[in-house]
Amino acid sequence: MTERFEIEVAGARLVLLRGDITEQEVDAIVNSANPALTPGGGVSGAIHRAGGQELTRACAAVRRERGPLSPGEAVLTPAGNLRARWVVHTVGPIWRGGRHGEAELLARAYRASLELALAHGARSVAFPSISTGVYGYPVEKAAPVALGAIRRFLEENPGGLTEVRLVLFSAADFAAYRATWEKLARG
Ligand code: AR6
Repeated sequence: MTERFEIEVAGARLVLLRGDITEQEVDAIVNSANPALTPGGGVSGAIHRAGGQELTRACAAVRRERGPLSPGEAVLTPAGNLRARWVVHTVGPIWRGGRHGEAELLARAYRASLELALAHGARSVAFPSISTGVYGYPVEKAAPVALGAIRRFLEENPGGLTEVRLVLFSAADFAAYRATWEKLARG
C-alpha cells in the first residue's frame, strides 16, 4: 500500500503522507512546540536540529518578547536551514482524559497555525500529528479533530492555501489518519 493519500477540499489539496516533516518542501512547516519554544524532544527537537541556530535563536527572541505560549496559540519564525520558508510553532494540549477541553484546544492549534501561515502569504503548509507523542493524545481521537479543523479552515478560506499536508511519522499513525478520513468523507 502506498503511504500517500490525497483529496481535494474546496479547491485545495489535503495530503496525508508517511514521512519526516523536516524534509518537506512547503512554504511553512508546523512545529509541535512547548510553551517556552525550546527545542525539546520529538518532532520539535528534530525541527530545531534541522533548522539550526538561527531557528533556535528566533524562538528564544519570541519567548523573550511575548512570554510563554498557551495551548492553542501559534507564532511564526523564519525556518533557518530547513527547506521551508517559515516555521509556525504551536502548542497542543496535554491529554488529561479528554474532559479538559483537549479537543477544542487541539482544533484551535491547527486553526491558529493555518491562519498565521496564510496571513504571511504561505500557500502550502505541513503539519505533524500534534499532541500525539509526548503529550499523550490518543491518535485515533486526535485524527478527527485535526482533519476536521483543517477541512473547515479550507472550506472557510477558499482560494487561500493550495496544499495542507499531514506528515505522519509511523505506519500506524498514517493508517489511523487515513481510516479517519474515510469515515469523515462518508459521514
Ligand atoms: N516528522 C514528523 N513527525 C514526527 C517527527 C518527524 N521528524 N518526529 C516525531 N514525529 P511529539 P507532542 C511525530 O512527542 O506529543 C516536545 O518535546 C511523533 O511520532 O514530538 O505534540 C515538545 O517540546 C508523534 O506522532 O509532540 C513538547 O514539549 C508526533 O510527531 C512536546 O514534545 C508528535 O509527537 C509536544 O508533544
